[in-house]
Amino acid sequence: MKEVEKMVKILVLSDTHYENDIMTDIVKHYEGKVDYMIHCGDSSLDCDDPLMAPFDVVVKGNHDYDDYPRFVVLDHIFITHGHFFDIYHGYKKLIDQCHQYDCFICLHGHTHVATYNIIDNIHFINPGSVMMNRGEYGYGTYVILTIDGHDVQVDYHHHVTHEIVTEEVLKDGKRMMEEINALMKKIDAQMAKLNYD
Ligand SMILES: [Mn+2]
Repeated sequence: MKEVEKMVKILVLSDTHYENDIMTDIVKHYEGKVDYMIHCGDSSLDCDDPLMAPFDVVVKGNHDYDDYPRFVVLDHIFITHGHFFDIYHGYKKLIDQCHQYDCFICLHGHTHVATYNIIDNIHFINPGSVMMNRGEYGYGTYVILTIDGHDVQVDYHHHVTHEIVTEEVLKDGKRMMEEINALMKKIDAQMAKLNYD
């Protein structure tokens, strides 16, 4: 079992999409209280924008036009937006990446759905969108991730009130991704048929 040597606390957020006031409020809330701040992409801001300065890691989203990296590996943690590895089609490509780079945690965004799944001993964490999540509850989320050895604690927080909402958003997120995955399968089957005909 891989582990991170000392206990680390990490702010993980994604898909802020110009909701800069909310993003800045979250950053201020955790200033000096976390070891790392990670943005999983789709800020739509440039690399040298002062609002991005507090983040230790930022990766490139499909709405980012500046020169962010496609992925970053930080101490057994694989960080990427998700679209480069077909996240809407499941975790297969990300599992391969995590094995290749010896990672047991994968942080990503892109779907605007809060999800936490453990597959092949790899923790896949999508913090949701700081702007707004898909689903029935009508707010955005971010994650506070605590890693101690191989113990992983994932807490989801409301994007404005900062209260913990883990149970509600993960239950809804699971349902949303099941719906989306079923839809993607149907589309793939139709596309295959079109290509064949
Ligand atoms: Mn995206």
